[in-house]
Amino acid sequence: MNTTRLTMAQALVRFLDMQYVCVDGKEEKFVRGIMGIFGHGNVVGLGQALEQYADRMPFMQGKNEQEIAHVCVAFAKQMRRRAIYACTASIGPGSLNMVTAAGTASVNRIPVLLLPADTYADRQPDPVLQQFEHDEDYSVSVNDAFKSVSRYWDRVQRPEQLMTAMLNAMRILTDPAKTGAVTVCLPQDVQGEAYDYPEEFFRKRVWYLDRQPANADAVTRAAQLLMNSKKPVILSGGGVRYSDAGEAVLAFAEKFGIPVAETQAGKGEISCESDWYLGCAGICGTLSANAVAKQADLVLAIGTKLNDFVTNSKNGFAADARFVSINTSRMDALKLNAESVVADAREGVEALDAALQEHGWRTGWGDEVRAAKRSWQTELTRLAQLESPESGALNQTRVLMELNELLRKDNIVAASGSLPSDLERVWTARRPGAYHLEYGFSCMGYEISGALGVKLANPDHEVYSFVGDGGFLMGHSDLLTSIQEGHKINVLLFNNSGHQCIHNLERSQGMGTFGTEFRFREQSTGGLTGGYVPVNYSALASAYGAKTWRVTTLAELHAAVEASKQAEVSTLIEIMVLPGTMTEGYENFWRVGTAAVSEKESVRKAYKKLNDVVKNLRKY
Ligand SMILES: Cc1ncc(C[n+]2csc(CCOP(=O)(O)OP(=O)(O)O)c2C)c(N)n1
Ligand SMILES: [Mg+2]
Repeated sequence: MNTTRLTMAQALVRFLDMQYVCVDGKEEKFVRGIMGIFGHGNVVGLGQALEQYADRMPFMQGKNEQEIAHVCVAFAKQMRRRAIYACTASIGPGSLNMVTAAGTASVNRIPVLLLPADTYADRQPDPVLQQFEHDEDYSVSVNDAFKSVSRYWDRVQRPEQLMTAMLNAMRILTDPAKTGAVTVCLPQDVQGEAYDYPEEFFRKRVWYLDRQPANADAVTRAAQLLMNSKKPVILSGGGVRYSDAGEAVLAFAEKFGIPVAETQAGKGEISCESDWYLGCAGICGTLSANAVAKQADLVLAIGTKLNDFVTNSKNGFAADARFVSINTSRMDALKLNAESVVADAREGVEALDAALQEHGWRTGWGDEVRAAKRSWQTELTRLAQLESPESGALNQTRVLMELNELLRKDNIVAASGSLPSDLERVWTARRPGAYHLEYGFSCMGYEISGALGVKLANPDHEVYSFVGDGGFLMGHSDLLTSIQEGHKINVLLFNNSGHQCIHNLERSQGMGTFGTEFRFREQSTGGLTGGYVPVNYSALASAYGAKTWRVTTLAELHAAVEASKQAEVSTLIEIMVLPGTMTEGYENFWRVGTAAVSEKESVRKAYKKLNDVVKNLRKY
């Protein structure tokens, strides 16, 4: 056997460089680079290897580990899970900073390879700087915290373990049903240790993402249920995006006359031009989708994990509606007691299409779908004309309606706060991939790093990040990385002085204003009841070197957006919006844990109202 003597870290980089994926006959390089922040735990090990192989594996220096891991998540999501960046961090705090992003990756089923450095495998210098010593289990390090949010976890204690570790890592990263965060911990001594690796380990390896076919019996069972249904509705999720199944789903829907609603993760895959397209369903859904979903006798869920935002906390459908679910994951496919077809979305839909075609079946929807679409159109026209009741700040909904016209060709990114709900309702996504929402974890701070990840995936598009002031404060360090690397992103920062969507939520449940707005602490009340804390976010971004504007009128907004497109460096437009001017819900319901007893009559009332709905909800 021919061998090559390399350090474990050198072998890792050489291996990653040679991994490819193949989908529908199209081969692509899988690992496009490594982002990271160096410390004593990784600079002389993995850092040395990255310096040596800089021509093969580009390295991008980050500013905050959580954020760069989010850049990697966004990149892989935008690449439809067919390419990744890996992320390296030093031991202790540097590595732990990536735990949240591991959660974001796994919850959204997005592949990301995290390479936290770990303490010495030989334990000789223990405890090293930043080492956490567990006094009852010495095998535990801080990196064990990744276990709860990783789909695969390993620690390379000897250089030769790297081989099985990485083959297993690749197995999970490229598995549509299991993918998510893959964490391979690299003890700081082992990274630099040498071993005679077999050369075969470094040969080009192609991972075939073969589409999982649908089982014929499962398709027959699903087709039978559909044929017994008069008014089915399709819920089209992220699985449709990752499987490139949008056209197949729409063709299926139009052939049999089935209205289609999307989820945040799927939005943009189904053409909004179709008469059967309803917009998104659920808590942030449109009037058209939610009204039609309520009338459906069967829900065909395709590539969705049916979280509460999609199901309206299980209140979005008739109590006796049946579920059929097509999903690569058996866990998802069985949710809501569904008749499950465990398959790739496109394979599943095409098999179902063929089975139904034989029987000449068509749904019994009459004018309901058209009527629901008409009412929603009327509502959208109203929203597009909303004026701000006060000067000095804009109406958020109106701003989004304007932006939807101004950014027709561009990519948008959002994750948390009131913006995802608003965007899901009113935004027209004009092409697949133009709408990038991280709404599985809805992780504040994803927005700006996410935009950088999307830009890396789509360098020829302008990318606009929609972020609240709260989300911006949670993380924006890698705005600087976008400037450093010349990967231009545009940030639309909605300044409404606080966590206003949570402010809305607490008030909707009978509470007052408590701990959600950015107000000064007031001596007289002892609470955060003073005036708004004034912050000039555009000045902050200017200090990083971004081109910035602060706008309070629609005319200023238009001018700033046009100028942002011409700018060569990253931009930030701070949009002053009035709190409370986001969209309202449409026929939606969100189950939250409202207090069962309270001194406030309004909370008691809210509790009763909530639980009047809860007691009738399906339980599983
Ligand atoms: C990391 C993280 N912490 C807490 C939350 C809970 N949370 C959801 S939205 C929100 C407030 C968002 O405020 P902002 O970004 O200003 O948006 P707004 O609601 O004002 O539009 C909070 C705290 C979260 N989603 N993510
Ligand atoms: Mg805010």
